[in-house]
Amino acid sequence: MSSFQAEPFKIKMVEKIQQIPREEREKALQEAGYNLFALDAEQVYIDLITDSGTGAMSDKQWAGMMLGDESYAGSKNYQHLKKIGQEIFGHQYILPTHQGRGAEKVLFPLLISQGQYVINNMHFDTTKAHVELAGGKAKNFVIDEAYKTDKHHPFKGNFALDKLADFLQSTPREKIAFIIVTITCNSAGGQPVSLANIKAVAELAEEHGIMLVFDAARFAENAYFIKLREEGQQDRSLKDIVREMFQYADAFTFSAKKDAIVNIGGLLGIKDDEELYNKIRSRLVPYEGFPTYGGLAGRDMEAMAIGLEEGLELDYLEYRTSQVKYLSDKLTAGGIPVQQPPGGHAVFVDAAKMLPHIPYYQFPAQALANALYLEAGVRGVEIGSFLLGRDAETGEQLESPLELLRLTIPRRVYTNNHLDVVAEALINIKEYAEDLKGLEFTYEPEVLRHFTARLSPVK
Ligand code: PM9
Repeated sequence: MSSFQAEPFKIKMVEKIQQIPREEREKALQEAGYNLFALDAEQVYIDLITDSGTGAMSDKQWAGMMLGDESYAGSKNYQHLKKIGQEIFGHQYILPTHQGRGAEKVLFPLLISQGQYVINNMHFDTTKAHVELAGGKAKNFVIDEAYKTDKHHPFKGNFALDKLADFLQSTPREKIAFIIVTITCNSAGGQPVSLANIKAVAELAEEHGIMLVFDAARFAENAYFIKLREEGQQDRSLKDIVREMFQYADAFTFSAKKDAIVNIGGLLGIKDDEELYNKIRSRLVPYEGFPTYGGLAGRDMEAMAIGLEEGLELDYLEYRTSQVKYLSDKLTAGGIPVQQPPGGHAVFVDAAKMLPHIPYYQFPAQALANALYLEAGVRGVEIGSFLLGRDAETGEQLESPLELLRLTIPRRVYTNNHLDVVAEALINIKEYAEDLKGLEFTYEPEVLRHFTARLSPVK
């Protein structure tokens, strides 16, 4: 039997890509202010900046696009999406949004009062921004193992339950808005949360009368890891595991651009709270659109309905996670430190270990991302102090516990040959890593600065 999982599909349409010469990459990087978000996609050879909206849709999804019912209200595609959503998640109310942050923008202000804490295993950047924009304070409770990239743990996205329990005990109830479980935990390395941990968090939430919300962008990858790694879960179907996971949540926000393998779309799910559902519907109209389209075309909702089911197929998830492991194993064999074990959607290189001479305030993972672009035209993304930003009160640069270069693998897009190019480039960089320089700002915006900031190498 083969030791790896080949693609459970064949390729019927291709898009040309090419590597521009090194001198052109140097010029492009300089013009982009050493921020890879500012590059034109055509200046990139292999694009691992995100797995969000970058996947390849299937023939069935494309066929679904032709069945778009573009009625303003009550379209057939919405009915289909609602039915599939209800079946998969077991939540009574399913509402479309244009993407995950649209769902956050609609929901969070309904739940947060000024100065309240929002608790998470680890907030993703746009989620943290929406918490703060709604007046909340984001607090993370992921287990310590998540911060030790060389330490193996099957569920590095888990909450530290003791710390969470202490915090809930010692903090007045009115100071806490709600709890979010991010599945998988993106910022810690696409790391899963175990079913037992989700259940324990739900019990604590219930005990303290606090609402539990899932940030469910990669729920299918999380369910796959539960089946693979959690004791007693091996014989269950993925759908069964997902139904149990979502039973513990009162509501969820969902970026369909990940595990539903669509280029645009999101969802808001509410388990059974009709009053909340009605409040959400009222906010959906001005921000996203009428509740049966939520900023999406009918055809987008059809593709999402089909993608939700495809993203939960066992052979697809075996292939998907084994491709991430393929890159992780290649890098590890080449002496590159990565978050272990690899998670669901990306390999996270430990830049603090690879570039120990660059301090956090000169953004080692951004320096490594830039080096990888220059070396091979590969675009990754920094998840570290550059992304974390400044203390809202003191204005001081915060030190991220992890300085990671995320190599995010789009779904059904690249082959392992592409990943070989990535691995070889990083292994080459190791030879001259000590010559790489840190970065400083030439322009620093206030909110979500890493998307639009400009930098230059420290002199
Ligand atoms: N995640 C990602 O690349 C895309 C935006 S940043 C380049 O990882 C979680 C866990 C996410 C996420 C987006 C969102 C927002 C919410 N939660 O991008 O608005 O990983 O659909 O989702 C990105 P939308």
